[in-house]
Amino acid sequence: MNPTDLTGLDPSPQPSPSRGEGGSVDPVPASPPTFWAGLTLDRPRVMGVLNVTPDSFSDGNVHLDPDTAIQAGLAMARAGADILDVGGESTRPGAAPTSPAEEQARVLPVIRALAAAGIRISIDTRNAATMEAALDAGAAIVNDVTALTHDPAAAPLVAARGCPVVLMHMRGDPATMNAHAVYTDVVREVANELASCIAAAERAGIARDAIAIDPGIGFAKLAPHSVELLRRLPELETLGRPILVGVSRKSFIGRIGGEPDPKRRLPGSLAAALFAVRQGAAILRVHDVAETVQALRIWQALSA
Ligand code: HH2
Repeated sequence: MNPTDLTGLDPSPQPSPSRGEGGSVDPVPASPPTFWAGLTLDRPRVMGVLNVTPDSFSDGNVHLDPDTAIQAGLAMARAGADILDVGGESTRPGAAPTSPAEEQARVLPVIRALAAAGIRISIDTRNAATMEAALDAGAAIVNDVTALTHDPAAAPLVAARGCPVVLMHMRGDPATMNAHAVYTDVVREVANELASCIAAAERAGIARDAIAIDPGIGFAKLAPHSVELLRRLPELETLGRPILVGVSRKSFIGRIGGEPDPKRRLPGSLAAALFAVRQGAAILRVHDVAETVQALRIWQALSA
């Protein structure tokens, strides 16, 4: 476990301009999309997190060995994951960048094996070269915490490959993002900035239907921002795209739940995940797949 998990928030953040231009939030609520990335969205979907890294905030070093990662991925798929999100670079606050070559050396053998087993894989990266190599290795989805803004080659690549993509909200980069956690109305600002990201993606030739959005819990967000975003998540439905949410083990759960160890945040993660589903999340990005699937099954049985 890395001690500098997502609790490392800057106590005196400075204002930052939002990125992107040209987006706007549709004032008329759109009906929620029913299909994305080959998945019907008639029930909540689960994206299992598989970090092939030495330094991820909650599972660093757990899956660094490729065989261990593959076995863990197969187990998550058996437990009911609809997607496995494979990443080779930690994006926790203050994380040092990983070179694309190192990132690819970590993820490609794992993606090849899991894709060959018929599992739907997303590649969690901000580097176009890694996206391309991962898609060639069998990944089906690109998940970029920078919403395709980090690497100028990323949006044209995703457009050319025609693959589904997750556009996540962040300001700055993992090294600087906590200094950018300054908002007047976090939900309106995140919605507007995501609208700009969608508009930029469409200008690059990415089909609107290929896009899912993510408020980026813990990324340039203090705990009260994460809480506000989840409370007002339905406001993001006006963007008309499926909403993916990653609350699993994140720092706001540690703050509110009084648990400094990310690996011991499962109860809070499940509570937040179920709340996010009630608020309109279509896909949950989680570390604990079996536990989340069980919680969702009970939730659905009781809600039916
Ligand atoms: N969170 C993390 C990484 N990628 N992608 C999306 N779309 N949404 C998220 O909330 C999200 C994400 C951070 O979690 P983790 O991968 O467990 O940690 P690390 O970045 O330290 O590897």
